Amino acid sequence: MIAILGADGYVGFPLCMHLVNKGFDVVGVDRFLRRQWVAEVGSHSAVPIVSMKERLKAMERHIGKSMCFEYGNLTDYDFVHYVLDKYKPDTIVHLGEQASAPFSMIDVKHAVLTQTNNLVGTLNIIYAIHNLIPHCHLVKLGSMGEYGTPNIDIPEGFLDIEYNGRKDTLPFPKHAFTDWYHWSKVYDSDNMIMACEIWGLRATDIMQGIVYGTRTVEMCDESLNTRFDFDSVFGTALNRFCAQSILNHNLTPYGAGGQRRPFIALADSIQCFLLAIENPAEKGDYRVFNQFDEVYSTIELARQVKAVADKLGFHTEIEHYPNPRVEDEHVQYYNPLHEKLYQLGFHPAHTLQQELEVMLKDLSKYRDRIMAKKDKVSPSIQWRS
Ligand code: USQ
Repeated sequence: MIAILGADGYVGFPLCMHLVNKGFDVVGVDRFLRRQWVAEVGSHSAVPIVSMKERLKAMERHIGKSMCFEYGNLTDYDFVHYVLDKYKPDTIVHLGEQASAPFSMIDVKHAVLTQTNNLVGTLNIIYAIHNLIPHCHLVKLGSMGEYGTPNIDIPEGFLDIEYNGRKDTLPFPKHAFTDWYHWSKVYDSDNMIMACEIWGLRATDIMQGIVYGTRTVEMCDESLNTRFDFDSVFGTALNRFCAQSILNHNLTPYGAGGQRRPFIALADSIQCFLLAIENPAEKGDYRVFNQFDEVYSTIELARQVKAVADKLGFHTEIEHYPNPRVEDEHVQYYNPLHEKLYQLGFHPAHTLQQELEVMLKDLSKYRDRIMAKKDKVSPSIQWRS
């Protein structure tokens, strides 16, 4: 049995479908906070998504099997204990966190919400595994943003160093991106390291890059689609550039556009999760996978989107927008390493170039929904305020 925490999310729902399709028994857990938070900032998913009840029925119809589902709050230990005791999963994939950097920067309330939600949820899961199912493998979604953009290569989690004539292998020093959200992932990672040491937790910390795409093979019906956020709070730069193209709106790389980020297609991300699940960490092992395929700067991203948009007949220009964030806009060196997933058999099947055309065509069907939230495209949250 596999438990997917955050089963209603952009990656969570397609991952559930894929695992069910592969024959696994799955229990999904969610409290629909992402839907609420996007509504709170006045937006909605460009791709319409149906309720979980309808999603489960559609899975049954199209895949021939569905999953169990539990609604509840991961920051409530009694709930986490109840779910793990009831299903006793061999693997837990924890995707159930607040994942937006801008949302975490709105004000103190949202900073505290982000860090409380993320840290307390993960701690509850670690404790419930220890108390109930110590053999269980925890696959936890971290972020490549935990590392920031240091001026040296970024290994997968650990660094061999020599200092004052002595050598050691230590967790890579994290200098995360400048927002409360990315730092919450750093603190989660530290807590997992400790639980592996003292309790023999087996854990895989997934440093994932930015995930893109509108499709996986299981999405054969509109009810099985996953969400696509494009507003300035929950939309990633790439999603926003795509939505902006549909509106013939200028593309908005913030500042100089030299911010560099790693990327992975949705279907490839799911392939990686499957590899992590099928090849669990050893007891007491805290291992890290850098889960991404390609690296682009935001200006390169904007140029790629514009090229595909032009080809499809949309009219966009690139406009360097005043940066609402406080961040390095001129990253000179960015070289994260990523070998472990490839060693396990990861074969990326999608490139950004190919997927962009699919994404723009898919999104053009929902132009009216994007148009309805046009006022949510310009950034509203300033890091300095
Ligand atoms: N940016 C623009 N223009 C926009 C929006 C953003 O230039 O219209 C810039 C930002 O200033 C930033 C870069 O694009 O420098 C990336 O921002 P983003 O919103 O696309 O992504 P980010 O904040 O890095 O966070 C996203 C997900 C997060 C995940 C992370 C993976 O929201 O959940 O953890 O990507 S990574 O970036 O590898 O840390």
